Amino acid sequence: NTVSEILWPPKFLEAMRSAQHWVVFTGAGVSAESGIPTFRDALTGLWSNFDPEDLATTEAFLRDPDLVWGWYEWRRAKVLKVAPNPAHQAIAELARHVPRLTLITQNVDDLHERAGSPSVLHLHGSLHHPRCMRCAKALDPPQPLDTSQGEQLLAPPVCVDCGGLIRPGVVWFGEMLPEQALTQAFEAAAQCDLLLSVGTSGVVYPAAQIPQLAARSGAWVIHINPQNLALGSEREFQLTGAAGALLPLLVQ
Ligand code: BJW
Repeated sequence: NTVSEILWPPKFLEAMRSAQHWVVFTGAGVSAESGIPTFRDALTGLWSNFDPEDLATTEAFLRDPDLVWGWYEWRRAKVLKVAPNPAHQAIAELARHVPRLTLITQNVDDLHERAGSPSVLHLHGSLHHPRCMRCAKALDPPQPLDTSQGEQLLAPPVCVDCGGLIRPGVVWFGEMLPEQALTQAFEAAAQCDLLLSVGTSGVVYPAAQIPQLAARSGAWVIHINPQNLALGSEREFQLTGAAGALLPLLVQ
């Protein structure tokens, strides 16, 4: 339609019309318009306000389990209070319009699922799936914190089976990514015709290899981001703007 033709350059529209297998690869920017902070945006990013060495490593958790557990519970409570935004909704809708779509996210929230995306590859785990540090038994997340009470320190629960500490189900620095999700993500990137990379700074590996692999394998790669990114190849393009404004135009 006319709006799409104006905003989406013809070469993108042609690539999109003929693509059989789409990959949508998302980062924190896709949830920013829901009110979830990104990691590296100046001022508002989590890593602009907290030191990842204190919070996002196994060593940090072992040093101060209450601090780390409490920080992740604070973030989980925030996620539970917000709703998917038009970008999450457009991605779920897109899957109903194209022949095949693989959704890969680095995000630890559940906003893609709540927007109706049926199958999401979570490369960096989930705030909603804590597990035992010792025996890996999964635990239903506890009742969410009441963040209106201000800062609350709380200790991680203890595993009913083995007495180990329960840890957040996210992937910290220095940890391996979930093998099956990573394998499926690499396979999809190598096979797809078009990859939309939405709201990621592309600095964290191995996830950052996914758009690079798609471009090297002959797919078109379209980055959607309000900040200008350094693009690696001739098959990569950027549409500059917010995901919640641009993605809905795809499914109008
Ligand atoms: C919008 C928007 C809007 C805003 N619309 N867009 C040196 C060189 C290379 C690699 C390494 C190295 N030293 C260490 C490593 C390895 C390390 C790594 O890559 N580090 C780099 C930072 C240098 N990687 C790992 O450790 C990984 N594991 C691993 O490699 O295992 C093998 C190994 C084992 C032992 C030793 C060495 C290797 C694990 C990485 C786990 C990452 N975990 C985190 C935290 C998860 C838990 C939590 O949530 O707390 O994952 S870090 C954080 O970054 C989080 C994210 O998923 C990830 C990516 O961030 P993302 O999504 O891109 O967010 P931002 O904030 O960076 O960007 C947001 C973007 O949105 C911006 O561009 C905005 O402009 C944009 N935006 N509003 C659209 N409205």
